[in-house]
Amino acid sequence: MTEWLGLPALATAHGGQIDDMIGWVHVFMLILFVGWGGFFAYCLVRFRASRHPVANYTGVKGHASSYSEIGVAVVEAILLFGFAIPLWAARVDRMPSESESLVVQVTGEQFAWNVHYAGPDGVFGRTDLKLLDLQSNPLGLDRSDPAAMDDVTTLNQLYLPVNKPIIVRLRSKDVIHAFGVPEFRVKQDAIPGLTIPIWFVPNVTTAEMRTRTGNAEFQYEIACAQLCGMGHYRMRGFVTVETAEDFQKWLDERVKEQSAPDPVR
Ligand SMILES: [Cu+2]
Repeated sequence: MTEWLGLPALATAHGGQIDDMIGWVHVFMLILFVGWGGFFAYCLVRFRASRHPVANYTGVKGHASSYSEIGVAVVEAILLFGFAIPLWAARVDRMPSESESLVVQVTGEQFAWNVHYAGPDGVFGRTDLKLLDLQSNPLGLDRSDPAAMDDVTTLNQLYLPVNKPIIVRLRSKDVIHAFGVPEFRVKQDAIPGLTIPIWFVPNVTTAEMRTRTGNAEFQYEIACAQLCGMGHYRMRGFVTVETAEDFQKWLDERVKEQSAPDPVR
């Protein structure tokens, strides 16, 4: 219904509602634009100086303008209370339970996205500032913590299973960044000192999207949506949406690879 907006392809369960809302706002703004524009043009002609050399101090006596103002306010209230607030409430309040979701920690930094999975035990390992090393351990993960042994971290690579609720816990190490994936209709600021959860259900795999768009190289991208410094333009991550089996395979391989004893220590 909202193809006419030319939005990016849609790949989450809730995205249709966002698109509908954007569509309705556009329709209403178009009506307002035409209405006010027409009224302005009408006034230019109707009250031109050649016909009205002297100002009329009484002004309009009819109520048409008040009624149209009330009409505009009513439609705006419907958009706000009928669409925007319920949609916002559903996105923020009705978080799925962690047991039925995949929880991923995504930490922004100048200028990259650090992705952290809890691994098979479902518990995120301890992190410690003292262990932080920008090259080898950008999250300061303490591998000696039993909960951290099976944790998986990646740089700029977010792998997700299709049709499963995903909870992303957004954090930032330095300045305000924003996690935006246009196809998911998701955008949220990452703010230093806060952990902000967002959730969505991706419902189109990367492979499906490649067939659908006819672009064999298609990739979902995390675009940083806040100007966060000189390297902001290159702060992009990639999201790969896979079938549950493929995702599990990928995760198992990473667990094996990363939980191997660190040769350095
Ligand atoms: Cu950024």
